[in-house]
This record gives sequence, structure tokens and C-alpha cells, in this order.
Amino acid sequence: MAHKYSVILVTLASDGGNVWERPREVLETVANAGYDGVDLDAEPDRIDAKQFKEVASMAASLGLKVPALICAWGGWHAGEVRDLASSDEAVRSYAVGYTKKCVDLAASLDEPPLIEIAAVPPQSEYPVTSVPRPTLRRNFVKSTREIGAYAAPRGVRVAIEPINRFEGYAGFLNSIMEAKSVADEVGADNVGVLADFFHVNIEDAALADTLRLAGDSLMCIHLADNNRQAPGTGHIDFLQVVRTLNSMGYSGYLSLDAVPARPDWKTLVNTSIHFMKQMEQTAALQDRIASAERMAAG
Ligand SMILES: [Mn+2]
Repeated sequence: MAHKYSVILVTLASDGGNVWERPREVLETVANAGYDGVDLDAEPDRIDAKQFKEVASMAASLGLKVPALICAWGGWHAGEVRDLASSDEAVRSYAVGYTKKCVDLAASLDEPPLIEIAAVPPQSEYPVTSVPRPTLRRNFVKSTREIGAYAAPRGVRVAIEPINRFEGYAGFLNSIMEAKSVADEVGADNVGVLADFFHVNIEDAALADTLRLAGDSLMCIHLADNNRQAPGTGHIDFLQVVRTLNSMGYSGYLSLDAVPARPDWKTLVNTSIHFMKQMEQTAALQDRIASAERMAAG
């Protein structure tokens, strides 16, 4: 089964592959490597709308879809507090307002991409956050309901991305198990989960079990090895990942999310899809051998 691959473009900027500065070079590199799409930054107040449209249409002209927009949540990434789980109503509303603008941005594209939401505190409080987990959950569920209801009539899907305890709330919304439970509680058709393999490797059970647990709620995958580098450079069993996704009939994207871009952004982009295609070919080969054996047994 052929899967669909994208690149989270903001991850390439760490090594000079900044799509807002060098759009043609970045998009052509991704398209020529064989990807199906690119995930663009969701910064409606910071990225000029005209420039955003230009990059999106250049991507389309190269045959690239935009399957997802990448929202920024952590202060290190966003440069401000965006906290959907905050008990301070002004802070929570501000984060919801930002997210609604991201939904509008998604809805402005011909095929609206999904957006990802997460719970990230103003400051990390590892090992355990001081705010009780039920409070954080109640606040986050409220935010997710508001965002989901706003996004549904605009044709936008919302994927909850659990973030590991070191970057997110330590003890809240770190795992797929928890994100699935939150999505189930919200109970909206357009709200699901996103599995980032780097976070999942830290916080969840075995990866294949976790993907099956997410099941039909799984909207998107952020692709990296356990070391957050190119798939194949760590110890995740990607052949098993591909076989699991095949058996689930997974039809979403796998968006490359390896940071920082090593050894350089072009090598990362080219080798990652090559490796994944090899895993797909090997999984198909296993299937062919198995069916040949069944035929021989006749
Ligand atoms: Mn991610």
C-alpha cells in the first residue's frame, strides 16, 4: 500500500531551508524527492496573506498538496503564550482565538488542510505540573469543543497532538492514549489525534499497539525516528510501522518532522522518503512471499 508523505517545512528552516525566503528551491527539492505535500506554518498574524497564497499556489503548481497547517504552541516556537489548557480565561481565550484564525487560514485553501492543537504550558514544570490534571483536562476539552465547532462548518479537521512531558504539560496530554480519550470525550467528527513518533516513543506503549489504539481517530502522523532524526537512524521498527498502517488501511499523511535538520535539510528530505518507500516495498514483498506460499499449499 502506497502511503502519502509530506514535509513540515518549518523544520527545514533550522538548516537554511526557509520556504518563506527561498520558496522555489525548497518546494522543488521536496517535490523532486517524491513527496505528496508540504505542511505550512499557521501564523496568520505574522506571515503575509499574499505571500502565504503565493507559496501555496507554487506548491500546487509543483503537484504538492497542503495536507496540514502547523500551529506553534510552545513559547520557544510561538514567541508568546498560547495555552489551550490555561485556567486563566483570558489566556485560554487568546489561544482559542489564535486557533480560530488558523482554521480560517486553512479554510481559505481550496482543499482545507487539517490543523494540529496541543497543550503546552507557559513554562515547563517537570516532573509534574502544579495544576491538577482534571483541571487542565477540563480547560483543554472546553477549548477543543470551541475549536471543533468553529472548524466543522468550515470543512477543517482538528488533530490533537500529544507532546512529551519535557515540552508540554508534565503529566497532561503527553500520550496518544490520553489524546484519544480527550477526542472521544469531545465527540466531534472533525476532531481526532495526531501521532508524532518522537513523542509517542517517549510516552506511549509499543508504537504498533499505539497506532492501532488510535485507530480511526488517527488523522496524521509526524514522522521521525526515536531520536527525532530521519526515519531509519534510530531504533523504531519502520517495517512494522508500515505493515501496521497497511493493516489499518491508514489513508492520512506521514509528515516529516525531524529537528534539527541533519546532516543538512536536502539530505534529510531525500533520504527520509527513500527509506520509507523501501519499507513499503519490503512490506509488499513479504505479502507476495506469503501469498505465494499459500498458493503452493493450494
Ligand atoms: Mn510534531
